Amino acid sequence: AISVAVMGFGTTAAVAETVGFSQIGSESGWRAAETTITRQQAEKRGIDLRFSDAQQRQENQIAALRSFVAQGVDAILLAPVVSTGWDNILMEARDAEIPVVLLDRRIDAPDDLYMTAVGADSVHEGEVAGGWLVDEVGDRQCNVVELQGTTGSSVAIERKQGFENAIADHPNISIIRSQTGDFTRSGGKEVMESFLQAENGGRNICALFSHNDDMAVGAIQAIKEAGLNPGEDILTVSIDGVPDYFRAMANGDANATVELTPNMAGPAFDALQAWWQDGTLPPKFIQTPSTLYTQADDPEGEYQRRKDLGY
Ligand code: GYE
Repeated sequence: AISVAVMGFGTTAAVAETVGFSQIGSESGWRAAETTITRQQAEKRGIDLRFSDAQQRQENQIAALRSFVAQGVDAILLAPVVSTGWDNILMEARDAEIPVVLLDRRIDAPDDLYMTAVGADSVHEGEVAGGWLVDEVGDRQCNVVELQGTTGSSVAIERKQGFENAIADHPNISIIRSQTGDFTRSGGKEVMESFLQAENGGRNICALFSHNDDMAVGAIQAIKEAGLNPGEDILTVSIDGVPDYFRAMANGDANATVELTPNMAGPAFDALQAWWQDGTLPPKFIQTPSTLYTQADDPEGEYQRRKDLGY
């Protein structure tokens, strides 16, 4: 903390660090949980958090960052909606000597433009999801439909890549349709309805790979409305580990998910506080774990545990 002399008394008092957080929006349950936990983490550490919701728009994020720079914040957390187009605004932050920590998505920019990035290895997440399906279907022929995340986001690009890596040596598994549902529940439902319609009411589809749980939850609804059994007629595997998806697994409507912690702020604040304390620089990437959960892993208990954490 910065120490300031209290006038007339010659004593000093700690002033809270100010951190600006440019959040993407509230497209998913995971995103909402990340926002909640970031606020909790800031409060716990006595950090003054300035929160800005970009409503999915990069231009709003750039404006928020510019305003954080003008306010002279001590650091910036940025969850970048898409991966490109950040160089100029990050140079402005660097010129102002304000460290920027990326949360949960990555950017295509020289790595001296940010201090560190906290998140999962998203290629690995896709590989874990695809690996589950490979094991599950064995030699059976399996047509997969894919719900992609937000177009141009690092996580959508990388999760797709990882899943494709995992099925590459398994010609019995192929992706027959792939489209974005923008990481939202309504997007997932709508796109799944069109997949079902195009694929003989869903009878040509063996499995759904969704880039997040919210889209999968929407898709599960669409599968039910089409008169099929999600979790049996159409297997589902996705990423995040949100409570509603654990509920769906507990009910037999969903099969597997790769958990992503919504606590990205904890490691980010740890890194910033170490830097403020004694100038310790964090590694460029702080990787969070990617754990697979299936119906065999006490989904009802996992649901409850997440609810208790404030999801
Ligand atoms: O998986 C999804 C969210 O960027 C890792 O964005 C994040 C993703 C998360 O909307 O639910």
